[in-house]
Amino acid sequence: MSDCLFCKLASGEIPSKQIYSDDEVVAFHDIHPVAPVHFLIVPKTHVDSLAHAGPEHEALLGKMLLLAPRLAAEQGLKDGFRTVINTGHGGGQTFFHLHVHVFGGNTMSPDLA
Ligand code: D5M
Repeated sequence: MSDCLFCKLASGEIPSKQIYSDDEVVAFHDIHPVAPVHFLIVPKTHVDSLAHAGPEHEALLGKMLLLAPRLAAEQGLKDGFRTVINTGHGGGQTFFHLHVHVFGGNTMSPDLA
């Protein structure tokens, strides 16, 4: 999508603090971190949200989730981390290109809200 910020971040057209890239997925630090370490795992292909993913995205979603612990460890999150996928306006999604938030570095409460 030509007007999608995350497509441009994923392609490198707009620079980011990138920590991982392969042919399908990119990860970069969130510009508004909510924890000492906060990065996003983003597919290079455009998918609006988790609710728009289909069976054809099964392997991609698996790759994105499996990257979370690997990149979290590389970023020094030895004691755990939180993953969040905001989905839709009601789910707090503000950029409509699927992404997984991964953050940690301070002790988090078990509360989800
Ligand atoms: O989260 C969207 C997230 O995207 C939010 O935490 C800020 C982040 N963001 C926005 N612009 C940028 C750039 N340019 N670089 C890095 N991170 C960015 P959502 O789940 O959609 O609410």
